[in-house]
Amino acid sequence: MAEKAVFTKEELDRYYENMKKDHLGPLWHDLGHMVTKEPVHDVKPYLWKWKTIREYAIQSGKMLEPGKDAERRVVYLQNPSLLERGLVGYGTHTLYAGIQLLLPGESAPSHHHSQSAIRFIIEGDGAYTAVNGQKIFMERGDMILTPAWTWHEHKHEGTEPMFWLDGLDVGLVRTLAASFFEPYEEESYPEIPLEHYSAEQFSKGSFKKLNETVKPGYPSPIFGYKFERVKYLLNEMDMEDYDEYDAFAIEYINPATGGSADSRIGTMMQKLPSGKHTKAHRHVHSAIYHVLEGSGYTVIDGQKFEWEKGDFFILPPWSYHEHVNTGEGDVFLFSFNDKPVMEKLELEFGESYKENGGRQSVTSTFTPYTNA
Ligand code: 1HN
Repeated sequence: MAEKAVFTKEELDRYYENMKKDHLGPLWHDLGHMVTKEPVHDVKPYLWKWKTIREYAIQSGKMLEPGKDAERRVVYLQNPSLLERGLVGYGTHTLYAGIQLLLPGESAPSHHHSQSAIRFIIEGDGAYTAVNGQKIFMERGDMILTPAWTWHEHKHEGTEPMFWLDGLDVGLVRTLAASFFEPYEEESYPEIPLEHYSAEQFSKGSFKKLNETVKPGYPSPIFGYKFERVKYLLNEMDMEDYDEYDAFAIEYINPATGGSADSRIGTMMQKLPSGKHTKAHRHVHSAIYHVLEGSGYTVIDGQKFEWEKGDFFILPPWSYHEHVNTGEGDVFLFSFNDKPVMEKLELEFGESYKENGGRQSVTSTFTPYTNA
């Protein structure tokens, strides 16, 4: 091969400066920034206390009314590490979480959007979400789907304030430049009779007209997932089902596919009996956690996040994490994640923490910011 010419520093500087002005770049300098050996991200973990969030939600209840002053009355969780990059409403780079408050007698009008949404009921009962005209009543611990582009509205027929978690793939849809939103032409989408509810049909057999074509798959024929059933299933599990990273864990599924209940947002409930301490692992998918019951802590990349009932915390992508129950009773951790997307794109990968018997050393303890 011929020898390469030798250039002076000035010549090289001019070459790179001109290249930049012409909006071109030298891959021989930048390949390592584009194709990193491991996932690189700006998502830092964070934790919010339920007491703080609840207080802001209660205040919002005195300030505005859904359907009148606001489309929805929601206090969302803002990850400070992502706000630094101007990403408003981001919990992780793909996922959004907010706490919605609906007071007795209130309703939030029907609309639909290309984001997928899940709800997880935190406090109260007697409200419902209507999904394409099917009423799904809420009880603490239930999970409700409003899959992408389904019409949905909320109404509270009970007597106490209702608080629930909204989980949406806001960051994902934003990155993919695929956000669409449309209000329904009226306040309410027409209610359909109970006999026509998809889950009702599903539980009494499944049928089609002779000449009808049935599309397999999405969305799930079930929109409401009851905590009562989740708890029963978790309590039925024995040590054979125990996962060393996630303890007793179940995923919410779409019975028509066996895949995740929502096609893009994964949902999981974990049970950690008193004293249990899981082993650390990390994976490409990110998650937002809500503590339904119990107290303990999670170590995320060496940082300790102490939590109790009602708290929320962020699990960034590719971060080692292990959970510990330090309380007397069982811990129930609900989480939602972007695993279905990573799996569909064939990007999901995970590995266990190899050192120290699979347990990280704690190097710091997180304290959430507080105005109080
Ligand atoms: C939405 O449609 C709801 O339907 C709640 O209750 C939160 C956050 C971002 C975008 C749409 C709801 C939302 C949302």
